[in-house]
Amino acid sequence: MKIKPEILRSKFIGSLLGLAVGDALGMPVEGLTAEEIRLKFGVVKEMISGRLPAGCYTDDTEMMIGVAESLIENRGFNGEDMVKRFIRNFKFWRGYGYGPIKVLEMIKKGVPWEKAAEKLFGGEGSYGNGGAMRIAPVGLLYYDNPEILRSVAYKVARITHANKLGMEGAAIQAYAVALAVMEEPHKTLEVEDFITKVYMFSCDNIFRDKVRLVKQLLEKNSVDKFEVISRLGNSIEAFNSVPTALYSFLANYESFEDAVIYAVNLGGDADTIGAMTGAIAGAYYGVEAIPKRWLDRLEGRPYIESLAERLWMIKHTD
Ligand code: R7I
Ligand code: MG
Ligand code: MG
Repeated sequence: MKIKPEILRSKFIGSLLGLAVGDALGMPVEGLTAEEIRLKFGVVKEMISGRLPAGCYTDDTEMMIGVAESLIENRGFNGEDMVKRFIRNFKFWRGYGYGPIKVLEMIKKGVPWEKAAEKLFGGEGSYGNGGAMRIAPVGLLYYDNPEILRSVAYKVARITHANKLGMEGAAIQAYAVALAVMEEPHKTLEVEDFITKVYMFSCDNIFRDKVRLVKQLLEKNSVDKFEVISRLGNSIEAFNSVPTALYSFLANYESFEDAVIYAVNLGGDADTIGAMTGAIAGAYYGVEAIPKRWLDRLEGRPYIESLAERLWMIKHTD
C-alpha cells in the first residue's frame, strides 16, 4: 500500500512520541507486580511521579533518541557514532540496566565498541530488552525493507546486547513497528495476518514459540491479564517482554490509549513494555491518537517530534 506522505509523517511522530509516552506512563510502576499496581493506584492512566517527576522518560527513550540522532546524521547505521551519542546522552538517573552501563564504561576505557558487549554475562552477551526498547527508529526508517531492517536492528542492538536473543527481540520489535506503519489506520486490523507475519519473520525458536502463544491468546474470547503475564512474561528479558508488548497492542488495537494503559498495568518491566507497545500503536494510528493530556506532560516532546520528522524527511526525499 502506498502511504500518503502526511499520514506517514504522523505515523513516524506517533511512534516515537508513543514510545516516550508509554515509557513515562510506566516509569512510576516499573518493578511492581500487576497486583501491587492495582492495590496502590487502581489503574494507572495518568502521568504520575515515581523515581522521576511525572512525565519524565527513562533510559528507554534516552537510548531511542541516540539511535534516531545517529541514523539521521549518518543516513543509516554508523556504530562508532551511535556509541558516542549513547555516551553523550547517558544520564545514570534515568535508570539504565547493568549491561549498557558496563558496556559504555568499557568503551570509555578504550575497549573497541564492537567488542565490549560480548564480554558481558560470561561471554554470552545480554538478552535484556535494552536493544528492543530503543529500536523504533530502525522500524520507521526501514519499514519497507524487512531484510535491511533486520540487519540494522541487529547492529543497533549488538552495541550493548550481543546475545542473539537480545538482537532478535530488537529485530522483532522493529518489524512490528514497520508492519504497523504499513497498515491503514482506522480500518479493521487483520490481527491474525499481522501476528502470522511476525511469526514468519522470527528466526529464533524461543521467540517463535512466544509469538505462537500470542496468536493463541488473541484467538481466545477473553483472556485474564494474569494468564498473559504468566504465559508471555512481563520481565526484563527480551523474550519475556517483546511478545507481551505485541500482545498488548494487538489485543487492544482499537485504541492507542487502551493499548498503552493495558501494557503498563501488567507491571514488571512496565516502562519498557509500555514504550514498546506505544511505539507500535503510535506507528499504527499516528500522533493524533495519543491523548493530549499525556503529550502535554511529556518531557522533551518537541525534540522527539523533530527527530521523527527528520526520519520522515529522509524517507520522503529518498
Ligand atoms: O537490557 P538492559 O538494557 O535493561 C533494560 C531495562 C529496561 O527495563 C529499562 O527500562 C531499564 O530499567 O533496564 O540491561 P541488561 O543489563 O543488558 O539486561 C537486563 C538484565 O537481564 C540483566 O541485568 C540481567 O539480570 C538479565 N540478563 C541476563 N542474565 C543472565 N544471563 C541479560 N542477559 C543475561 C544473560 O546472558
Ligand atoms: Mg527504563
Ligand atoms: Mg524498563
